[in-house]
Amino acid sequence: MLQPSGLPDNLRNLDRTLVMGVLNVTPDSFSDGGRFNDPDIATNHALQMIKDGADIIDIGGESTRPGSERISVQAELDRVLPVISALADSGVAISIDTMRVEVAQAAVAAGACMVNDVSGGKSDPEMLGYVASLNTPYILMHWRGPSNIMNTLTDYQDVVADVTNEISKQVEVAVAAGIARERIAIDPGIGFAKTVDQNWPILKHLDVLEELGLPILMGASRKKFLGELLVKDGVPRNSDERESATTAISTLMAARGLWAVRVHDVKSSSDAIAVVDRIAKTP
Ligand code: PMM
Repeated sequence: MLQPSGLPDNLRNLDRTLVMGVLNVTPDSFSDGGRFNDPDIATNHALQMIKDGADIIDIGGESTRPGSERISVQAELDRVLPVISALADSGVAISIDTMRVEVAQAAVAAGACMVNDVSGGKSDPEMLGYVASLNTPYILMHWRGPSNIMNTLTDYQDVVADVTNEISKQVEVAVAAGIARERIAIDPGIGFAKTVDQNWPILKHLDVLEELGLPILMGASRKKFLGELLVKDGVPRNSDERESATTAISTLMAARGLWAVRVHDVKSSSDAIAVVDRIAKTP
């Protein structure tokens, strides 16, 4: 099973798909926005996710939902740092979900052990150079532009080939900036500059992305394409009722041997991965 180098020891030896629990310390993320504004509530929720089976907690302070506007660097720092400090003290593996180098720097200084950059280094020109100075994993997601315009950036000749080629080119940019290829995990960016229908071929033809030979993280949890799939009487399924569909994707991703899934409801995906893992290890 491919994994990025630079992981903490306890995660390196697990030999199964990892579960990254989502902690959005934002007022406006599409699924959990507003629930974890208070640092104590956010910290307790993260600790509960760890009990439920999360291997990594991915902390984000800036919503990337379609249409969202940027916040200030200071506001992002103020949201994430108290939670990172509290969790790092408890020995939790933390990933910082940010497109900004200042936030990545402060988060790593406070104890984060990997950087999850949904822009893959395209948003902040300083990001890749900074990450090159670390030894941590770097999650490089497919990104075509900021959230307020990404729904207009969905022209593809062939979404699977184009996403794969664009990720491959950006990996080369990251490597040229000094990041060891072994440290990079890639992510096709479900819902980012993709129409609802464009997400399905990416999941169906994962073998194309796998040909890049890099560990893959999948972030499909509760996203709009699942709500649209489960539409009833013209009404898409609510984001907090997309859990079984999310678990189905986690199960399929684990069966393919992906490195990690990024999910809101840790327990259901973690249980599903335990089943897949048990079957895989049965002689
Ligand atoms: N999706 C969101 C935020 N961060 N990071 C990675 N690597 N992959 C994703 O798919 C991803 C991400 C947006 O969804 P959220 O509101 O659930 O955080």
